[in-house]
Amino acid sequence: MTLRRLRLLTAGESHGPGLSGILDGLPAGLRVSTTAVDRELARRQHGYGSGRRMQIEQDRVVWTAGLRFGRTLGSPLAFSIPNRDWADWSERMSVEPRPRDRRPKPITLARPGHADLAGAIKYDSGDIRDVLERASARSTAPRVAAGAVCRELLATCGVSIWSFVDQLGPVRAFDGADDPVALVPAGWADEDRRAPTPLRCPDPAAEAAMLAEVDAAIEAGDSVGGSFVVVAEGMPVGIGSNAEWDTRLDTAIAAVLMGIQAVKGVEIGLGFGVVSRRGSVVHDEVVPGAPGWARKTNRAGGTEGGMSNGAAIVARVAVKPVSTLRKPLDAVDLETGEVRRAHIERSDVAIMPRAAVVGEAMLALALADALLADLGGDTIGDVRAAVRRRRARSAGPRGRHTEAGGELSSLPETAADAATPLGGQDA
Ligand code: EPS
Repeated sequence: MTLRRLRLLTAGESHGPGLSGILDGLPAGLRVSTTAVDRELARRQHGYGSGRRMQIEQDRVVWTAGLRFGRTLGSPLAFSIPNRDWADWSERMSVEPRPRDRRPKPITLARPGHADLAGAIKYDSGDIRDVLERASARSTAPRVAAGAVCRELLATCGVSIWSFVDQLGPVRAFDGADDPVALVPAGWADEDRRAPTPLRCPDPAAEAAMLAEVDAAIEAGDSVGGSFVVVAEGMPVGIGSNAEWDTRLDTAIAAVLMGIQAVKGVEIGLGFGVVSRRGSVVHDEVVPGAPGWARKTNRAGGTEGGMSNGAAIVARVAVKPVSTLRKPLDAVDLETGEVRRAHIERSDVAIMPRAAVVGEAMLALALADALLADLGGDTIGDVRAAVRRRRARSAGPRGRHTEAGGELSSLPETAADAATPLGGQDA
């Protein structure tokens, strides 16, 4: 229900042979760059506070269906991402039957905060590894690959997505401003793609304090969470719907972001900041501007009435600290019932810079889906033409008139539109 046209199915255990995904519902003719997808996978692996696993993996996508000569066919797009660590785990994670005496000792101590306890009960498993393998954050890699394809679709329609870490533990960037996006230095998002800082925070003083916070958590054998902000710029107006709860854009944005492991909260725009304010300091005044209208502020975070309103879509996402602790909390042994210290797995201490990249991918998925569900199209050319018509309609009274007169070519275009012919993408 979250997605209306696209379907994404992922599979894969953290230490199994590999991860897989199928993304169905893409239009035909969309150019997919393997390099661009691999770049997103590499971005997901970057960041201070990661465990040793990140030095083992170098995620790369392997396409298995849906592409010909670098373009989508309109059929399901299928791919895999092999696990390099499988080489060391092929016996412990054997897919073939193994006699009991040749299996690893089962994990029976459930880590508080992880899927361990509920999962072991749900699947009636005597070995928590059966649960934790799929609950692992590694399962976000195929989501990032699928999101990278959606990002390419959005880019051809003039929509770009970026993110930053705005809080780590108690350290908050930009002093919790109403619209932190407005305080990010110009060009920061491009620089972040080229050469990201260790924690991907655009406020250097805050980032220095965040690094110290990660070090303090490492020292204490503890973990630390935080929040990230994910931004989509250039979304056409009126995507989503005011008409029914399950077609509201906010519904999809919240669902895809809440679906990321460890996420405990999602805010759009001011989010919980609306609670204590009066309306006059919540709503964004409308003024004339290019191409039709503009807002004096963006406290709404780019959605009104369940639809995109033309301003940047801004969501803030709260991530709890990693639940594997080097100094573990109490846990009950599933086998004996005795209270002991929880199981220790090799683990990350802070995942904020990587979680934010997953957030970008999930927002790309939700927005590409909403765009396709609303504007349709069997080919990427159809989608782009529909986006162009929508942009014309939102270009103010003059734009409206021109659309009726059929003079589409004289209307404002996005950079992507200007660079490519109406029927498709540039080669
Ligand atoms: C994870 C534990 C660590 C993380 C892993 C998520 O892996 P391992 O158990 O192999 O040390 O590095 O994340 C990834 C491997 C990844 O690609 O994101 C966990 O317990 O969730």
